[in-house]
Amino acid sequence: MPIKTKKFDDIAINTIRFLAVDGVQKANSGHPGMPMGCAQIAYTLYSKFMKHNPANPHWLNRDRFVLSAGHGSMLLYSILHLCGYGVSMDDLKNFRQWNSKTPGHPEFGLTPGVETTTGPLGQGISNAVGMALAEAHLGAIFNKNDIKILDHFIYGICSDGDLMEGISHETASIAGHLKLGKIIFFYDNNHISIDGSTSLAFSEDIPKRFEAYDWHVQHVKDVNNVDDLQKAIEAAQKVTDKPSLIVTDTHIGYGSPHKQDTAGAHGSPLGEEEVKLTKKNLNWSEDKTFYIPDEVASFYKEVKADGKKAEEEWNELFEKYKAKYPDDAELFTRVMNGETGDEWKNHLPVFEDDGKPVATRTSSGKTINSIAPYLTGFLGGSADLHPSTDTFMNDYGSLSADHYENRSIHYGVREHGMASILNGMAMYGGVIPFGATFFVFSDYLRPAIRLASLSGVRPIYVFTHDSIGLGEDGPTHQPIEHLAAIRAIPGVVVIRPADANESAYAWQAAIEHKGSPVALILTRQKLPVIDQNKYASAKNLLKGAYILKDSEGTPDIILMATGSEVSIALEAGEKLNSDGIKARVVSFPSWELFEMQPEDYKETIFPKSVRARLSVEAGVSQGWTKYITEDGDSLGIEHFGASAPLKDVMKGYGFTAENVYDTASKVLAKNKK
Ligand SMILES: Cc1ncc(C[n+]2csc(CCOP(=O)(O)OP(=O)(O)O)c2C)c(N)n1
Repeated sequence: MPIKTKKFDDIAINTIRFLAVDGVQKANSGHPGMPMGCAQIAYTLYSKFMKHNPANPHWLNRDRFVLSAGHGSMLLYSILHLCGYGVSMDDLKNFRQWNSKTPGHPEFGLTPGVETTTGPLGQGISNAVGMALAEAHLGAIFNKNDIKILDHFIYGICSDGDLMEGISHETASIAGHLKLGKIIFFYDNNHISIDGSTSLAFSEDIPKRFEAYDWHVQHVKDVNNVDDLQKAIEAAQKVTDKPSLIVTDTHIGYGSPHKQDTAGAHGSPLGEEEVKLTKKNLNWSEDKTFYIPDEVASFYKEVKADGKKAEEEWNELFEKYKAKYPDDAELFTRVMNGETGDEWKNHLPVFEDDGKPVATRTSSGKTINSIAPYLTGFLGGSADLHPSTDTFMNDYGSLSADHYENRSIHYGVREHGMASILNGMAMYGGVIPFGATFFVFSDYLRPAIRLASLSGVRPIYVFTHDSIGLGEDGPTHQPIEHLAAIRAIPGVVVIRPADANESAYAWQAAIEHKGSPVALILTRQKLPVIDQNKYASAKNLLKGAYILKDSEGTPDIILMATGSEVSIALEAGEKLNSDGIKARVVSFPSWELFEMQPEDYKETIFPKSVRARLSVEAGVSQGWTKYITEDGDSLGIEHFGASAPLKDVMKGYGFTAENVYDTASKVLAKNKK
């Protein structure tokens, strides 16, 4: 790229700035201030540093850019447009409009060049940590001393709000601990948030805080000095064993005579008059909107051409890699395409009904360890609960700064951070990441679970200790409303297996599923292994619900249950049968998988004519009406649990075969009237 003069830099920066200002003004909605203050950073990164090919936003070895301060989305859309990504001038003019590619906050999968969904503050910088972790892990597996096929940076911009949020503390801490040196983040230090000056609520020393996390910290005092920005990026690139934070003093609403350095520039358009005054102030043509000077347009053509060349060079490198390491190259291609092959399925463990009960967390742990050798890129961790969640990969060791190739990640007690890191990894691709904790703490992951689903990526959550059945730890640890709460997030596939064999197939379902998160809900307590010779095959879990046990003809009643309650429903069903009642018992591990089945399959499980139905699940019954009809009933728990041994708690709240039998009898009586 030819060296440009300061004058050109200013024009190129103003082009970004005013595309953003005009976009927000035209939409009459949005956040102009952040793009106005950070246009210099976007310009410097995208045109002088980043290896990226706008013609192919999916090039595997591209540098990533994460706009953690997602409210500044017009900054990203403007630079993407200028660089020649698939964001047209019309898209910029349709900012925040119905069906546009330029939504209020960046959305992964919608806009070419948008690497992650941001807006909820703190998530973007945390996703970046996940991306860096995925790069480090896959790099450790596939890079060779002589050829590095994955070797790039993860750049980004975070704001005051990002750094106030607790999640960024969690993930900055682990990024420093894991020495993720490819992360280079700018901190938009403009001292303004929505309420006004950040001094109202925020007075810690950010550089010191990040130094304490073992980040490499620099301070650029004048964001308008592009040379200083460049020097800081160069220095950050050289520090390979620490993530970098470049604290940059910026001005929200830069150039606006009445709004610069005020919260007024944050979340509303400048206003027609102020836009004109700002343009005048910055020597920009007042009458032109969405204006791109010719010299700027041709400059970005060069940027685009350089990007194409960069990818071509990488393609040549990959050809060399292929010639020298053909097996690795083949595996790399498969893994990055998300192809798992089928071999791993042959290694799903089978559990015999030998009279010994098994907790589904235990059988899940066995499954993870059995299939791991056949799934490159399958890695997981827990928020300091490996022994309790049974998620350690015994043959693959703890992932650390010295061993990025290992597969068991110690997230520490950082659930929210873990979930957001999982999202970053999933968006990066090539890995199948899972994260584990107690189900009750799914609340701590929830904001990131929602974003995973919105983004169309598939992290897997291993949530154990899934009900009051965990016993003595008591109500603080006993999930009650959590199944309903997680099912309420659109797209999340929730699977609560009934026994050891169902848990193995739950993993199959999770790994085969694409495009949204999967939550495995597992028990702490041991459960009987359901005899597949006597009852249906656990493989039917893949259909979400199936008839475990039936009787001749149309059933008098359908008992449906999930997880640990299936075996008590089965026992109750047997007892009803022996009374001459035609009871069908349905194992119903996943509403979402069931809803994916054809209507005729659904009808075979729940014939419309059978209205006497009972659901059994140790959680709030909210949502079950859909399956039990108004004529059925739910055996659930509508209040918090209690601290006592498992048997007492389950009995105390009615989760026994006897009570299922009694409740079913009442449902039958009600339906006879
Ligand atoms: C988790 C979360 N809480 C609240 C908001 C609403 N919000 C958007 S921007 C912002 C703070 C703005 O301050 P700052 O991050 O410094 O951005 P700047 O105004 O400097 O662009 C808030 C509270 C949000 N987007 N995400």
